[in-house]
Amino acid sequence: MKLATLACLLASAALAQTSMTAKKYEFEPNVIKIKKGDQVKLVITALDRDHGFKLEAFHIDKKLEKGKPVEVEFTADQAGTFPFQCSRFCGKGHRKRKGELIVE
Ligand SMILES: [Cu+2]
Repeated sequence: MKLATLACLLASAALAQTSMTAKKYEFEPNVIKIKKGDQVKLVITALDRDHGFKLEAFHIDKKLEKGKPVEVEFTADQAGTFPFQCSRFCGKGHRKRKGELIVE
């Protein structure tokens, strides 16, 4: 698992921004840690084909077109561990393409 700790990037602010890539069959990073109350901005780029990004707890389901960065913004207004996953079928490893958003 690859872990991105955003806190260090934003000592001062409540804006948590990070970039993420999607490909067969993983998101990188696939664990994202933020603080409750943060305004989160994820910039996700699909590298090898179209994918999707679904974070159900925050009502997010975005299509990721190959090579085109997609911005996903939300406020982390609930604490917990929330799974995210690919929402476009992309091959036999599709179901394993998962990650976690940890809001502390
Ligand atoms: Cu997929």
